[in-house]
Amino acid sequence: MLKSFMPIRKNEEPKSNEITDKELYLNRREFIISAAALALPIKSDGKKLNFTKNQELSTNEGQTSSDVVSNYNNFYEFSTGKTDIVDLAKNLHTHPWSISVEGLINNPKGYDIDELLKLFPLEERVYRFRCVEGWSMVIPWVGFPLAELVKRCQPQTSARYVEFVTLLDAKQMPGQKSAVLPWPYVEGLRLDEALHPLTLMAAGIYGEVLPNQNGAPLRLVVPWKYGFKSVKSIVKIRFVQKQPQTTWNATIPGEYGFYANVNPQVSHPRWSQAKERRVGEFLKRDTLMFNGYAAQVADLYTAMDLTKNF
Ligand SMILES: Nc1nc2c(c(=O)[nH]1)N[C@H]1C(S)=C(S)[C@@H](COP(=O)(O)O)O[C@H]1N2
Ligand SMILES: [Mo]
Repeated sequence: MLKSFMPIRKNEEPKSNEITDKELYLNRREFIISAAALALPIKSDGKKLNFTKNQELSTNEGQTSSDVVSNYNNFYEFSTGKTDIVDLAKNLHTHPWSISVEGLINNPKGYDIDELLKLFPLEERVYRFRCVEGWSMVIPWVGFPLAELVKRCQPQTSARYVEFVTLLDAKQMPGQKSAVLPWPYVEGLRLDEALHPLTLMAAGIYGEVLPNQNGAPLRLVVPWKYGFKSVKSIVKIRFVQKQPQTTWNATIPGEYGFYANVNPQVSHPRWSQAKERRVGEFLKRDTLMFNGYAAQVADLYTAMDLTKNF
């Protein structure tokens, strides 16, 4: 039942090329065949977003195909599987949706998602994305910098961390009926990480509204950290003084640190993090320090021993 994150099974690092070749190829082929039979357009029916492209903060590496990004997911609220989440998440109601921004700030407020997205101009940023399980993708996100929201909140001097909480609703999220993780899913950043220009609140991918399985209507994206920091379907953002108890760190502290910076020199206790498989590629590539964003983010951690603060 429990997949690669959990301690009771041996490393099940996914063979991404296999996933692409077998499951996705078959799914895609079936889909094309049935869509053709019904004369449906193959293209998703996602809603287009208005945005500008931020070239400066984008990688020009080849983008992972949108079919892979929206059909191979991690979202334990629905399933510990990867390819069943797309179906299980179909009925998640993402409108109306409100996000409570609270804690040690002068400007606490409950935001309706549509209201919130009108406050900040949306940008497309193509980021590398590295899962702790050993696979990586290149994804064009559409969103706004978290820093813009943080500034609007006016954090008090006592605010040192930001906590993010996913929706808790076992009726909509069947995975929450299982105790596989403590619910709701919680993640956190230090305030300076939250203010970093690379840190994005994403509302879309590939120019369209985020599919439910990718964390609609709003999820975090922190490209220099392992994927589990990028918490999905957020309902609460809370400014706090103490380091938040984050889900994976609290559940298995020896394997998943609070910082979760991508670091090829710090092995996961059950597997090396030195290499990764870019989904769709055959040969593994070397994992880069901070997922290739060292020039931008290494300064945040100069005072830290990254083997202890993993
Ligand atoms: N709420 C919530 N957020 C989550 C997860 C989850 O299980 N629940 N999984 C994380 C992990 S491990 C990864 S790799 C990414 C996957 O994002 P994607 O499915 O959009 O690629 O979401 C992260 N955010
Ligand atoms: Mo992950």
